[in-house]
Amino acid sequence: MQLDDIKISEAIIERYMKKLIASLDVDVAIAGAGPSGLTAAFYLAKKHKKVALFERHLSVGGGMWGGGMMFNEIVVQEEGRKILQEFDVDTKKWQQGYYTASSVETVSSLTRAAVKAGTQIFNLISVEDVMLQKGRVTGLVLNWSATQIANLHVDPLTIRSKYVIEATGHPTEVLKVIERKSGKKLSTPSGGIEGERSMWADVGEKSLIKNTKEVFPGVWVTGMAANAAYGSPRMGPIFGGMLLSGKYCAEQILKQLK
Ligand code: 48H
Repeated sequence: MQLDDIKISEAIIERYMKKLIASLDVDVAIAGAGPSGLTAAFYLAKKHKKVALFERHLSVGGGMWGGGMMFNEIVVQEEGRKILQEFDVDTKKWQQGYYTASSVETVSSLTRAAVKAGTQIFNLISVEDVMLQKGRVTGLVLNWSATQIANLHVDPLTIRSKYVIEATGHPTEVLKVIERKSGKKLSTPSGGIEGERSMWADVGEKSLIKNTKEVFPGVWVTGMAANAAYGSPRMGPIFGGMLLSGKYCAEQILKQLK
């Protein structure tokens, strides 16, 4: 058979547009495909929820690839290790309570599991705003990351979702927009983003679940963004909390979706 260049283009355009149109109205829209966003996506999609995940960069995985200071190993505690086992990631005991895993194996395993469970991942798309109606966030406003990088004046497109997950990590980009534009308070002590505190792995990790909350009507916050929202410490390259937070976030949304 002779390959037709135009058919190759047609196949890509048609398939992509089908995926995008099918994701215009979803149960859960996730901003950010780091470890917490990918984990939340997996547990939601596994329960047959319609999940779309939008990632600014070319690659998913957020801050996990680089382990600690580009040493591509991550550390997890016992509870985190149990989640990695659910994703079939090999872990090695280092000392009592400390396990290591390859950051590359972990990112690729989380991603594969999320996709195989049914998550639609859209990379190279940035969340630039939210749809906010009657005091509740009802979707995400999207644009090509390239238009942001090139600083082009191009209007966005919008998707609707029953819930949004803020999983943009340290910068809490979704919450920043809500804080700036909604004229309403977040469910934080000050009503605004408290800001992450300096490194303290033990407290940072232990704070993550209590900070994984519906921070604004229709918006759950997970991962590093949760600690930044509620003013808890960073934790460095221990990633168990990100996985636990993502899983907990999915479980809470599943309860609300019932
Ligand atoms: C689309 C966006 C947007 C946007 C950002 O940073 P992440 O890895 O986030 P988490 O919370 O899953 O994991 C945090 C972890 O990687 C980490 O940084 C840790 C443990 N730090 C501890 C420490 O002490 O430093 O992933 C967030 C993802 C990234 O891929 C971004 O590109 C993406 O979100 N993103 N995607 N639209 N507006 N903003």
